[in-house]
Amino acid sequence: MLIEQKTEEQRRLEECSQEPIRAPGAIQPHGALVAVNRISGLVEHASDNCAQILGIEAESILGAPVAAVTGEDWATLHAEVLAGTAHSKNPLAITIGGLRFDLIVHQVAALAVLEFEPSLTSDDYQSAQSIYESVHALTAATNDRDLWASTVREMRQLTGFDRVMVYHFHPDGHGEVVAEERADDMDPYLGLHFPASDIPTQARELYLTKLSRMIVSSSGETSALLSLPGPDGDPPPTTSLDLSRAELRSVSPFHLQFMRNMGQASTLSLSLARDGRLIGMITLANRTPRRVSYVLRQGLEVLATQVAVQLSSMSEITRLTRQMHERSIRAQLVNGLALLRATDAEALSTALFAGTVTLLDLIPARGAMLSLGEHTSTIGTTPDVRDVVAASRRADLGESRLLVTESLGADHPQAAALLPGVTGWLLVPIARGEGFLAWFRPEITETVDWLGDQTPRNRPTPLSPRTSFTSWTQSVSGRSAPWEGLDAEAVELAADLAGVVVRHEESQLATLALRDTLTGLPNRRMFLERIDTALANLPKEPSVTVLFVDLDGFKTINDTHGHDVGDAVLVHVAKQIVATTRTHDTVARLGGDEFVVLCENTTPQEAAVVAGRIVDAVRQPAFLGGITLTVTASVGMSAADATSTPAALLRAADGAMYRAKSGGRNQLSL
Ligand code: BLA
Repeated sequence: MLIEQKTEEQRRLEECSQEPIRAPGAIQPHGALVAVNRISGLVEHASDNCAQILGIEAESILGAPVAAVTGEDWATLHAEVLAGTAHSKNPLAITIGGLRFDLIVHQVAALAVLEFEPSLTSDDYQSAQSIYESVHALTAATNDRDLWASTVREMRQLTGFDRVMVYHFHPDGHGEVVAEERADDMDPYLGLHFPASDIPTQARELYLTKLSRMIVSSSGETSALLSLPGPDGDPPPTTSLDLSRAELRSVSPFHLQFMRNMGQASTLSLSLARDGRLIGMITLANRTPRRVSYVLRQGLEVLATQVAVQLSSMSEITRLTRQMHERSIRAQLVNGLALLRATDAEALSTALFAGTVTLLDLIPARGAMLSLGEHTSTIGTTPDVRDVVAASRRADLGESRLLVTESLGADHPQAAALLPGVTGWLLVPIARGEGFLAWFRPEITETVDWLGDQTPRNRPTPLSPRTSFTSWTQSVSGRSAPWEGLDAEAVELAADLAGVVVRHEESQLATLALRDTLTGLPNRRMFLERIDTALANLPKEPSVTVLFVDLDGFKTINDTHGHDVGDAVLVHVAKQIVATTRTHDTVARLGGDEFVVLCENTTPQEAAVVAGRIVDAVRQPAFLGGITLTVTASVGMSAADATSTPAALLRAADGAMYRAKSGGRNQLSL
């Protein structure tokens, strides 16, 4: 049922948007229109009602110089405006046949369009002051609601219309009455929603170019435009004149019907625009025909512009405040990551799920998930990770692998089947990490109060306006709370995470290259770099000594007990050496059963003491892999002099070690 209604509304929206409302070939009959060729100065179009309004027959002025309407003096005085070389300071004043008119002039292609509105003997000229006071009253508002409320109050006071409303357009185009002032005996419309087709697309476009629209009577009377025959003798179609910017443009019959159904005889609507988009409208409506002067309409346009500017800056402030809040939460999460020692998936999830702020503070949801490699962490209620992965495959996300939906069932029905209970789903890949972040939101059912029953029974035909406008309540389901741009925060966080993962991998690689994987000790490369640095500092240091440690009979251990035991011995010996040396000594494993120690800032006598401790420590029996083993070490020692190079020093210590071996092992040799 809901789906059917939606498609019917979509069809209506499409068809209503086709109506050629810009060039209807007729005007509203409360004024007269004359269009003059700017070059020839001759009248090409005139409204049928020129006789009633101006006292001059339309037929008599078609093809005549414009002075036939305005008189010679006026035409001479305004020659530049008529020729389109000067801007018209509307409204211009003109008296024809003893009657005063507001004359509004604008240019369309090769024509100057002149619209004559009989002057109102109202208090227009006090309106500048009233508008000023109203603008002032509006600036006091500090939020949307207050601003909307004072807008309708001020506008009703200025114009005396029966009902004044502000509409706010939602992102899908439908509207909501967000403020209202009305005569006491009228039904309230405040808070009611209306479908997008009530104000179709092409009408909205028009209201962006022309910021006020006055419809003086919904009775439907119009005055046709008459045109001068073209060069071929045939009159051009009356619809050839574009009335987009004309004050008097006649009204769509659909809309006139709408107005009559609503009990509106006249309306005056003002546009609220921001960044080239229509964000809302202010509509003044009256039960009897009513018109206001051009000058007052100009004043109301100024007021509406002020409202739009204020709305725009308030929403910008709200947006920035929200963004700052989100940034600060993200910063807290990322700082948590930066403090981590290890950055494996487990450590990451601790930072994101167990700290003072979590993924759910950044993006509120029923549950959130981090999946990285084999590891998955969750907070709140989430589906199983396998279902999430399977659903994301079904959703066919393409290159971006990013998914943002507030209506999973409608957007990705295949995926929805795998994730029962999930309606809002946000999924962001973590680059390189073979993982993702995801948030899940439940369905929320809302009730919307509509302006009039929205089912087909309230329209005689699908294209007709609604007949009744009594409030009608509908419950809306199938959607989650909107993500409102939070996906951008999720993408940023995923990028931060990817950065952390990449840095971790890099630092691991760098460590691997400089350390022995079995014992974690520095390897040959790192050791040679250390000696190099030490030798560079030599003149300042009393001495640098290298000890070369080689296990005695290690091959036999490997052969008798296997490599696992051999490896355990190496790890054990590495620990013994580290334990017996001093904190500033560097212990490295060169490979096999060869270890070296760099003793900096040390006299050879002190180094010999260290070497002796190593020999003693290694020969202590060790219980390894279920057996007790005794190994011994031969240690060679060599002190550096001014000519030493790292390689030579290492070679010298190696040579000394061989002397220790041939001297009977299990001892130190110089
Ligand atoms: C125009 N529709 C409008 C306008 C409003 C609305 C305010 C601007 C002109 C005006 O001020 O009257 C709608 N008016 C409302 C709403 C309220 C109100 C929602 O007072 C609520 C309280 N309209 C239909 C259908 C069609 C349609 C079915 O309902 C099309 C088939 C068309 N509406 C339509 C068109 C216009 C319009 C074409 C432009 C009128 C014009 O400027 O010529």
